[in-house]
Amino acid sequence: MTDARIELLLDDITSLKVDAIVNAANTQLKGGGGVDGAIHKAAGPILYEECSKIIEEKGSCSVGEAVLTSAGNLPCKHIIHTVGPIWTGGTNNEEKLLARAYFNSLLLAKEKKIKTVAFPNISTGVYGFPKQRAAEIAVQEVKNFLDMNASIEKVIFVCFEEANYLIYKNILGM
Ligand code: AR6
Repeated sequence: MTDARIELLLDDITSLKVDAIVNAANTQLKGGGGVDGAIHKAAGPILYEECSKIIEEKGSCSVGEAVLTSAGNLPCKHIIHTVGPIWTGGTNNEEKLLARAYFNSLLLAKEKKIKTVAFPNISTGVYGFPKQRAAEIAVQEVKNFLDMNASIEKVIFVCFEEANYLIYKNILGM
């Protein structure tokens, strides 16, 4: 059964007024295309500055890891930047690393007392992860986390493409 705290939207994640949106970033947090580009564009230059500072301190953000910044001009309060795996055929731990990106994003949210979180479909754009499998992993990982943690009040899967939206609709039975 689907957790009542899980929601599904076909929307632009940058428009959401949640506590935190998750960014599908790269290991250098230096912006790029896709959802990362849209988030940086809408948040403004302060985001680039904060990301650069994190990289100065940490060197990089590893695949599967998650870090937090403010949200600049966005209507949400925080941005959780996580890095999904690049799909190279499925034999390089891609499934585990994708699950870890969802898990570590939620763990960081919990640590920072963030209650509402919106996820894009991490790794399914430029990074080429098969959409159906990515959605199955995302839903399973979020469900597992919510089962163990009462502090998160809402998780929204935000699809930007109808194909992904239909995949999630089917998996979530919505
Ligand atoms: N709101 C919600 N989802 C979006 C939006 C948006 N505004 N724009 C795109 N998507 P991608 P990745 C969806 O490529 O595969 C960047 O250059 C999109 O339809 O953004 O993890 C980074 O810097 C797709 O379903 O992320 C990295 O280098 C999903 O977001 C690299 O791309 C993810 O697609 C990360 O690649």
